[in-house]
Amino acid sequence: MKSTVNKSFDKTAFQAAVNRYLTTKLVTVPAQADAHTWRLAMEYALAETTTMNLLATEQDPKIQNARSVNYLSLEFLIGRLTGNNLISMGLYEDVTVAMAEFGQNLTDLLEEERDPALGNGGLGRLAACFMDSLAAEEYPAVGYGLHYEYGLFKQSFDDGRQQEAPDVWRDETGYPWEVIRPELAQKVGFYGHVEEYTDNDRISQRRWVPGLQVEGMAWDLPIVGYNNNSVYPLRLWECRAPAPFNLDRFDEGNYVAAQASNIQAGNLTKVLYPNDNHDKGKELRLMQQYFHCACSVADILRRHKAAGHAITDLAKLESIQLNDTHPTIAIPELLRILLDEHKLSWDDAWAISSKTFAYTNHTLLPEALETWGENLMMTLLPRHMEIIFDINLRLMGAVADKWPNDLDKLRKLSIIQEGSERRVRMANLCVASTYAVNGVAAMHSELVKRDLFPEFNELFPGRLHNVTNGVTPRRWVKFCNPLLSDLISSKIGNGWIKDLDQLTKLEKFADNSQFQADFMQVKKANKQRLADWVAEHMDITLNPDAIFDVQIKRLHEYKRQHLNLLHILSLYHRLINDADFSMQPRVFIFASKAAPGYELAKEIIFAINKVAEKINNDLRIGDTLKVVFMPDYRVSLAEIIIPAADVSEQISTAGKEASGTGNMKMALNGALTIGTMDGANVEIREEVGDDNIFIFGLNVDEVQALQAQGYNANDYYNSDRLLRASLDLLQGDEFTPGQPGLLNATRHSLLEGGDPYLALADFADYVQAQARIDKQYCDQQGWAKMAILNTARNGKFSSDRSIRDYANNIWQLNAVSR
Ligand code: 7GP
Repeated sequence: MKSTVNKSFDKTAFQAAVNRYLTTKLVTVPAQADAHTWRLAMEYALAETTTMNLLATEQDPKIQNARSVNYLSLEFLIGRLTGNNLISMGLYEDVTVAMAEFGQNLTDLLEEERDPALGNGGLGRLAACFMDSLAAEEYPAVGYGLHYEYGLFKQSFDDGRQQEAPDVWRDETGYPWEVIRPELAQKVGFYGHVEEYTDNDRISQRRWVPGLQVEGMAWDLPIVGYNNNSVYPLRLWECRAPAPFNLDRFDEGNYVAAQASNIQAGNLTKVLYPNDNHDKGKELRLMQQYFHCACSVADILRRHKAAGHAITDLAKLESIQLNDTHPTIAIPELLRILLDEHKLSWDDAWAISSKTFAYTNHTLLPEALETWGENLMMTLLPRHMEIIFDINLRLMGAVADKWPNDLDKLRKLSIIQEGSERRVRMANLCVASTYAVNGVAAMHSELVKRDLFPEFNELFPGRLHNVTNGVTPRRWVKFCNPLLSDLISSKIGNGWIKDLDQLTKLEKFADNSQFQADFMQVKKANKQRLADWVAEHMDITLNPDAIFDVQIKRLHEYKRQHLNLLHILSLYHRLINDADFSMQPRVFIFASKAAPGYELAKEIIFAINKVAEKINNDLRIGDTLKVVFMPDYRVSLAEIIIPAADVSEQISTAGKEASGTGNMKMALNGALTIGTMDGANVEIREEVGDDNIFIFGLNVDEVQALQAQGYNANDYYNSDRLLRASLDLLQGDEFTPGQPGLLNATRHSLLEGGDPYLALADFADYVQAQARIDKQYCDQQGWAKMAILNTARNGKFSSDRSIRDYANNIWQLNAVSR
């Protein structure tokens, strides 16, 4: 099958297809179709091409015989697909014209699409950027995830408090871009027991007899390579319960109970767990993880076999990348299949699996490092637990060889954590059973070596790597910022979309006053676009000449949205009480979801909303200060906010943010970063130079030293008058008239709660850095130059580069062009 993508566009055929879908799929006629229906018909018509190319890529012998990577992730925060696919297919302009002839405006149609929010935050969005880059760079790849019925909850505010509602991302008629693949369905077992038996060669074997079986249905989303003919699948598994279904109970004749578990397993892929950087250890989540791994591993083996390859060649042809520890059970699952089904010896099975898997760590936060109760694992996955014990036995042997008689080492490195309840440490299992482990930014990877896994680093020299994160320039510049893209291309051509390092060619225009004016004009237009959104949806008027200061990311104490709030309170305090104080007008923009069970995070949202309400309506300060908390943060909202940012808030406690990727997106779109020496901020500073970024606060060694010596937040409160005044504003009823103390939770967490993320320690330096920003903005030309240099010098942070790093240093993967 020869692909037809982006060679020539047959407008008549395309329009005929749109008409055909309008009638045969959506059962309407052009005169009666609304924008929503036109959009669906257009997408179905476009998906004909992507499905054809998905199949052609899959069938291509060059691909089947090439080494490929399998990216396993519980989250793919892909965002809307249509606009991006049009860009990758090279059809944006053609389809604009074709739809205009139907009287439909493409931009409006694109706004009709709901975001598939199949992820929480950074980790899920990274997986989506990586899929885009794999296809753009033409590395043979399959993404494996879950087909959640409900994505991340929809957020709204009720009197400033977060409300959560289910997010239905698919239409009743389906999601046009995805195709169901019934021939790829898999069976997945749970529970049951392990039995020993003697095989035909009289060798004693073990096998798992599950007590419950469900079916995994495959859905493929097309990942369209930019400007090439490759379309790789993002394969999402949906859990279905074949009835009758709980085998154990059905055998006992307990028909009703069998139906009851039918409901439970039918629910397996209903919802995405809404936790970011936090492990809740829930049984259903472990079931999701195993379901994901079992389907994906079985599918990898199916492909491998179908292409005619021997099982012993698996590691030669397939690499399996684990996106954090969430898909770790894929390791014992592959071993189980090699041992119990292919009857390989342990050494042979291990030789394959330990050369197939690699693991990416995304966090150092202890509460995010997954562990599962041994009893739960034993009940749900008895054979896998045996295999984990076998891995651990050998690991403990290696530790004892390296450090004889060192109980502490054994205890620390063991996959099994001792204590009142024994637990399985998934990160230890990963490090022991993979050929490569990587952190996601240079500093993070150093801390992984130094603080998280120092002994493993000694035991397995060379296993620990760094691959700095990146973001796809297609979505995060070209698509979300068309004005800037056109301006860039007018100066340096459009090679940068596929080779972001070419942005350095902009450097020579940084001092050019015409280019500066054009660049700032683009920024202003983007700020106006954001202001229009805010006016329409929130009824707040914003001045596009103000500094747009943006903090958008999940809500977490370590990310310190409350430090940002304290700074806002300090400005408010000074505007009201200090006649000599003046500042550039500034709009503080927040967008963020809190995990529904994270009480303090929700209190911080409430506090920001209440403070915003008062400040935005305080006639004493007029337009000088505005605070906007945009509801329901999601990819499509980020696409409006990021191009409009002047200032990018990256203010986590040093050592806590593994990388950050919003920092990269905003810098590339010409925002200046105010940030700590944390995660990828460190590398952004290296790229743009100290003069083009605002760094403040304690570095990671200072943070650790302060905590070791005994940190006392009250010392800062008592000695810094501005800090005290700002914090005390949260105490009374200033922002909650007639209801004093309503905002106390945030203040309490910082004072009585001990301020675990050292917000107060960094406050004074943060305020000073903010003052430097205020001053710099007065010099518009100087600001423009800095902004241009941020766009010009951040090409390193393309996910194309990240993916090439993985391909060259970890996967040993070659591109295959079609
Ligand atoms: C995030 C990290 O917090 C962020 O710093 C990083 O940029 C991103 O991953 C991509 O590497 N981690 C998560 O989103 C997360 O849930 C828990 O981590 C495992």
